[in-house]
Amino acid sequence: MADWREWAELRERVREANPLVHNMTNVVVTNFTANGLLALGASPVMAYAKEEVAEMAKLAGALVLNIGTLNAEEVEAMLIAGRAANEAGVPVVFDPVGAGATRYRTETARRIAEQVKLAAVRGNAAEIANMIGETWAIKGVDAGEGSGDAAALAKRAAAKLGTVVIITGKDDVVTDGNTTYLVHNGHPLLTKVTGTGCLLTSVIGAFAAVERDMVKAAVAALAYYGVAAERAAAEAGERSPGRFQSLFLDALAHTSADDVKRDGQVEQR
Ligand code: ATP
Ligand code: TZP
Ligand code: MG
Ligand code: MG
Repeated sequence: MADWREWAELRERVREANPLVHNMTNVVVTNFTANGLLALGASPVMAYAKEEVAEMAKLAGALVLNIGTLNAEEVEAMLIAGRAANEAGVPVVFDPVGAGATRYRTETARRIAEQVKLAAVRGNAAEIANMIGETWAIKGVDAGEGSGDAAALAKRAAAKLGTVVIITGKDDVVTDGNTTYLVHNGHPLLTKVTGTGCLLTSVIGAFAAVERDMVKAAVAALAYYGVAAERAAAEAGERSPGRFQSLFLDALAHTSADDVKRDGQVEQR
């Protein structure tokens, strides 16, 4: 197995490079996403107007598209930004929030994946299943109880979408269809704070800005994020999502590559 512990260093590379991450995200998580990226050591910008998104995407180290509170105008701007990023060789990471919950979300997620060359897609199991025409229960933006094998689903999705697929939940999966990793870090308190999935997608964007091997970038991002959550939860206490949210931002700032090497739980499948 390639030594994933070497990839933990990417966390420091993000801090040194301070990459610009262009986010087109949802209204629920905008502030949390910007603060999380700053804590990590990246430089966030949110820009939505179709008059400027191509220019901004070309300047960025990564573009993150997130359809959490989509509307027609924003989707049009996402396609413009996505194509501009593709032309400039800027990696595009996509979060298909709520795909499967409504027909509009499912169709839009598929349209973006068809029209933009994606470096990676990150979602819960239900969103990824629904993007590729499989069924998996979803309630609003949250994955329902599914009985399927997330790693097998991720591999089918990677083959069908032609990109790296990241499915998160209690355990996270990263695959390009051939090489598959599981990341076991994280904490249930992450499910009690809105936007932790969305912020994670933007964090993966920041890692993609400094590492073109998307499997490496995603594994390093997930292990770092999960270890930071464990450190914050240990300090917050089990029943404190409010304290957890601010301690998690702090932990994103102080969790180092050495912490990830020590506490990361990564397995090759
Ligand atoms: P959902 O809306 O279904 O919660 P999401 O887009 O919010 O999806 P999650 O799957 O919750 O995304 O992933 C966000 C982070 O939370 C990831 O780092 C993931 O590993 C972590 N996570 C989610 N559920 C758990 C859990 N039960 N235990 C530990 N970590 C978890
Ligand atoms: N509704 C539309 S977008 C959104 C909600 C609650 C935020 C979802 O964030 P996450 O990271 O998927 O939990
Ligand atoms: Mg969640
Ligand atoms: Mg989500």
